[in-house]
Amino acid sequence: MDLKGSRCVRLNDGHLMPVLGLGTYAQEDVPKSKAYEATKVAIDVGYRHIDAAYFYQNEEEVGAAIREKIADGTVRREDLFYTTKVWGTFLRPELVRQSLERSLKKLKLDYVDLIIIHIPVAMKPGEELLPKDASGKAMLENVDLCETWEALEKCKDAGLTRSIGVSNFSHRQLEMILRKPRLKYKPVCNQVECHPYLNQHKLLDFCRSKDIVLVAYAALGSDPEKEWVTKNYPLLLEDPVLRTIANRHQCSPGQVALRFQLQRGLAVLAKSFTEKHIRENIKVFDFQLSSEDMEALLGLNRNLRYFKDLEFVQHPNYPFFDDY
Ligand code: NAP
Ligand code: WDT
Repeated sequence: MDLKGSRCVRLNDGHLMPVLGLGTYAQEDVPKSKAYEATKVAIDVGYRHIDAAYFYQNEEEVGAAIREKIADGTVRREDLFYTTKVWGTFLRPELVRQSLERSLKKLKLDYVDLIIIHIPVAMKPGEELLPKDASGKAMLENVDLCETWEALEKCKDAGLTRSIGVSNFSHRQLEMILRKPRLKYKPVCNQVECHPYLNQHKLLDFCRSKDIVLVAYAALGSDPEKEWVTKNYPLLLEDPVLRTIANRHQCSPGQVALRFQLQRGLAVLAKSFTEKHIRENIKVFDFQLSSEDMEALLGLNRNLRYFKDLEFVQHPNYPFFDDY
């Protein structure tokens, strides 16, 4: 992979991941063409890491944008880092490869850089992404995540993906994979919600000790319009401490929130479909937060989780009951 020029972290399998990624998920009522336009703008202004998923139903659009930017000579495939995810309805080991092949077909690419288990909560397989029974109750099922992991290892060996990882895993669930007999590849990352109000310091310490990169989502505090996002929570980007630090550095609260994660050694995602924000969010490599700024930001931690799902709490693998 040639990702020279974009700032990267070395993953535990030897591949490079650009530390800033474009998030591409928006709620259902946002046209998918927005993901297409945003991905093109992002590549034009220098983003080299794109985060999408089968579940987001945007892989045709994101793939088209990527292929267009390759065709017009802006980037080469090997300059880009593309992440997809295996949704909960594909966690049975015999469905994992099929999920990745479906993503590749939509993308019209022949490999992805990374595929991660989207969430450890398995659901009844089928075309329905959130299967419900007649009474409207979510149809969850139990799978052995170690078997799911073995299926992902085979996808890597088959060359369909460069790297494999997880998302929304607790340290206990990660430990279970790491202790699996005959483990062939460790997860390269755990993508989790992470921002000053939920700074994940315990999970970060754990991941660091295992050479697993923590990838932060909702790093800007997400968007209360999204259906999984808890309403009436304080808005991160309106936090007075973030505002004060931003003023001192003549930057925006969003840039402070992103820079905070980079200085802690995380990779960080920022979703934006607004050109002004897309441009602003990549300008996080030319200023530095002081140790006092970092301390003040770490002081904002308050165990505030924006992403919750009431249905998933019924599942034995629901990850957010664990302390970390
Ligand atoms: P986010 O990146 O924290 O925040 C996005 C929101 O902030 C949008 O409303 C965006 O609006 C706004 N915004 C972006 N830049 C801004 C700026 N400079 N100033 C002011 N507002 C700004 O939220 P997220 O989308 O929830 O998370 C990021 C990505 O992580 C997702 O898109 C997805 O790829 C991934 N993710 C993964 C999981 C998982 O389970 N693995 C869960 C959640 C998210 P505009 O679009 O108008 O800029
Ligand atoms: C907590 C609750 C974690 C939204 C729900 C994960 C929801 C995954 C996004 C996502 C979930 C989910 N997103 O990008 O906005 O798996 O339902 O990636 S979720």
